[in-house]
Amino acid sequence: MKMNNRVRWILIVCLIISIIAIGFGGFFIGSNIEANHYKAEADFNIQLNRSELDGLGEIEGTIYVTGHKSPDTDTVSCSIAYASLLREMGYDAVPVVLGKLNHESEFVLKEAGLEAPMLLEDSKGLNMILVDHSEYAQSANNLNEANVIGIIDHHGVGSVTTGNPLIYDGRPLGSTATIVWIRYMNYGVNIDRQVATLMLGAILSDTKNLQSGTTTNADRQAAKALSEIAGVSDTDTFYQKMYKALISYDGMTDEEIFFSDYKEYEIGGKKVSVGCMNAYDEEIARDVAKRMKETMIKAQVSRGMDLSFSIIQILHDDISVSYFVPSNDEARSVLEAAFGDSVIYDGTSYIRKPYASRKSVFIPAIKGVLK
Ligand SMILES: [Mn+2]
Repeated sequence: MKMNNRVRWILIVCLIISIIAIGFGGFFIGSNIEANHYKAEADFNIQLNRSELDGLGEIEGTIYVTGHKSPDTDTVSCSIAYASLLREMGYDAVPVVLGKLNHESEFVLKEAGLEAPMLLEDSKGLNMILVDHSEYAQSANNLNEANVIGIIDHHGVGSVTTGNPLIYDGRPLGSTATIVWIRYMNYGVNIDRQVATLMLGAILSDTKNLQSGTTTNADRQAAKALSEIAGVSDTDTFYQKMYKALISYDGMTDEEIFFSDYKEYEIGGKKVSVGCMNAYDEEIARDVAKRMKETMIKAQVSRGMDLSFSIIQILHDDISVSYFVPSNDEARSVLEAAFGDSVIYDGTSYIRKPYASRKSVFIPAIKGVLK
């Protein structure tokens, strides 16, 4: 019997539909098994990572989380972020700082809408967690009489020791904030917008906008994830604002600025001082140069120097300039002999492009003249 053509086609179409349906069914069942497996694995990891806190046992009193002295943005952000993680886990944890914040950290805190941590004068008898350092010399006063229960750091192993078991997490990453981010992931705790803003600022600060040689893939991944939570779509602009804040000397006296990065040398029997400052653009550099000249002339007398120089640097994005400011006629002639036609005099400063580092360019050049 001859099969009707139309019936044959209907059978073929039905067959194809059946094959597709079976295929899809299998796929959905398969992906479901995979998703469940992944969730179980994630939950298991979270449990494993949380158990290290159980291992600390009953902690009496508050846990203080501190970064190093002369706090920078990584230190300040990590003390807040890690204390916040511990609070999420049910601990009584408070971030502290060991000194005055720099202008960059103040800017990042303001962007995050958070207050600066309180100043800790003495750590004797307190539960302490150290972030971004592990040296007694850099840490809280009387730390050897404190109960150190954790160290989260990206430097070498420092001098701090403890007889108790502790959480120690040292990794060679670009910033401690990246380690704190990994710990948030491992604990399965969400990061809020404010803390994410701080941690993003810390990573960008320590890695110089992910450009420094210390930057790792983990830092890039952390910065990407945190910028999304923080709602910072343009991290370059965010970093520029941080940098601008860092190099602004608002509220500092000229003398504080002059001595903030100041070194003395003895070259060819002459006492020479060279101070470095930063500026964002040439207008600011010219203003700083004039102010530094007056301060430098006074400082030259009080410090018993023969010659003094101020170097004002502009170094970011595509700008690379140095302003060399001499204190007197002798310093002027040294600069002219050392740098010749590579500099242009504007009445206060000898301007050199590209920028010249004090250590590797400026000092060798004036040594060549004075010796
Ligand atoms: Mn750091």
